[in-house]
Amino acid sequence: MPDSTVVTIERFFLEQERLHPQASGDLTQLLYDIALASKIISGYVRRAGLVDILGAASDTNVYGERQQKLDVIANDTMKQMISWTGRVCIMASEEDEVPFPIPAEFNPGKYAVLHDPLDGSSNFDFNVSIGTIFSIHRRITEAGPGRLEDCLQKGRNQVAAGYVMHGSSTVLVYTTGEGVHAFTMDPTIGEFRLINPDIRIPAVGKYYSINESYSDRWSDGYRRVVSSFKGSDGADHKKNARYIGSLVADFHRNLLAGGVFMYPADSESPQGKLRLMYEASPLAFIAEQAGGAASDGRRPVLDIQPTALHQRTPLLIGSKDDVAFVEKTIAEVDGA
Ligand code: P6P
Repeated sequence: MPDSTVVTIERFFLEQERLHPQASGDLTQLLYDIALASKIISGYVRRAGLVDILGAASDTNVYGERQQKLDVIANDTMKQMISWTGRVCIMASEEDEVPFPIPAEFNPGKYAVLHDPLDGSSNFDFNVSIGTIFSIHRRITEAGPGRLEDCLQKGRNQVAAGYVMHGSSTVLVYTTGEGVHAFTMDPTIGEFRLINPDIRIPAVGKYYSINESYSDRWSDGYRRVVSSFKGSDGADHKKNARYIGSLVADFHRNLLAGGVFMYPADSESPQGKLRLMYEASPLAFIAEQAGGAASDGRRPVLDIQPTALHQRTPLLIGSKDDVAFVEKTIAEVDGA
């Protein structure tokens, strides 16, 4: 008898595709291409301490951040595994200044893929969890190599989004707008296996996540929020502080346990630090699909019309009621 308890990601993708008889299968295959790229990246991450790929590469990325060697390897792997498949028309990476339109000889397809190939990689030399984040849009330009406008779409238009977290295990979480599903890499079979179908984030969470070393830069509203989470207004909003400094790890914990992650604009970063296209938008799609919320403090992240590929945004994401409490507090204290 087939073992129905072993639901690999391939089986799950195919089951999901069967729900849409009209589907061409291109999105399913693209998601599998990303899962395959993630396995290769996971192999490098798991060996990093053993071969010379720890530490910084020679270049810096568009933000002037020194690229870690693993960033470069992950970026190249994503491009090598996805760009030639005929399923994408353009790829944009947090690590590349300009997007990569797929050349005509690769038969450009109908999707645009934006990704942060290895977010949090500066933590990796210390064995902290890091992750790949991806966002998929349907192209809006006609056939041929994709164009910038295929990338600069509102998050609400995404057809899929997800992340792969390289931590104590390798976990892939994604949504195509029909719930959020999590898989863990089973090294004995070399496959991602379904562990958490239809994840729902608790409306009120256990944790709040923010880098408190920047508190001198915060608005009065965020100071009030954090003070409430520390118990200043009684037990109503008291939470535990958890901040890893690796977005995928902080997000994943709050997705499962409930909580709110905040990376606000502050006096030194008027647009915050995190990137709209590669971090905030894909995670916001996941958060909303799991019953949570994501905003820039005033409006849903998914409704922001991007104007530049590498633009940053303040980010408030996680449990729906917690996000609403933060938005309400900063509106009251800082003004709407
Ligand atoms: P800070 C990692 O560098 C990253 O881009 C995210 O993964 C993380 O959430 C954030 O920056 C941490 O930034 O300023 O708190 O070190």
